[in-house]
Amino acid sequence: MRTKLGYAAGLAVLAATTIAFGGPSGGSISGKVTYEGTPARQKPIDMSKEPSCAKQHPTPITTETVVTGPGNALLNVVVYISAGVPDDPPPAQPAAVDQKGCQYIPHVIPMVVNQELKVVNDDPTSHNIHPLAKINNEWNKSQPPGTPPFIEKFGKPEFIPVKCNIHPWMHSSFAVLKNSHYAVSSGDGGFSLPNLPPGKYTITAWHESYGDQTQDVTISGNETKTINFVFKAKPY
Ligand SMILES: [Cu+2]
Repeated sequence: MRTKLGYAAGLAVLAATTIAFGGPSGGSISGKVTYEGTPARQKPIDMSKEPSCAKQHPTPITTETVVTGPGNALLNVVVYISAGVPDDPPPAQPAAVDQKGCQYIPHVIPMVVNQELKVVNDDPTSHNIHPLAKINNEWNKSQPPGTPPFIEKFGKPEFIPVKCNIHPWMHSSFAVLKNSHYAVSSGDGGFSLPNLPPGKYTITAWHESYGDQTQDVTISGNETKTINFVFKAKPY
């Protein structure tokens, strides 16, 4: 009986320790990313040189350098904690980019340093993915149709423009980050960074055309802080 009690008490201590030091914490930072001014109009893409892709888009798609939503929402902005949290080990689950309809999906691909990136070709044509890295090693890889996905990794934090050496309209960005506290602004420009213990953080918002902005935020207890980012649209 004493043994059982002791075991139970030990478990209770273990549980308390987990909650205090290791478990998810309740603080969070959320908000919206918007733009002011008039963003450059996105141009329709002519895919007639690649009929297998063109026919996947009954309505021609446009460039995605600046993607906006209702209420001046600015999409595809990577919002991440740039100071105040320790670096994370690479998550077990790979990040992924799909080449489909001669587009990169998603357009912006965040990942953690040394996390596996799975590169998929879902098109009946070859792609040659070419991340124009400056801090990491630059490489380019041809991926014929029907070949299996391949895995790559980036060992240093960097925002990397990505292009296809075969289809000049294909562009994307890899965001290689030091930790898993990131979000990409979606349909209404919203983002959320959950599971933050109390502390002082620097939040950076990065957009491929409009650059980056930072804000400092202090979280105490389990509070949710709201911060917003407003980017000035570059004129035409
Ligand atoms: Cu391509």
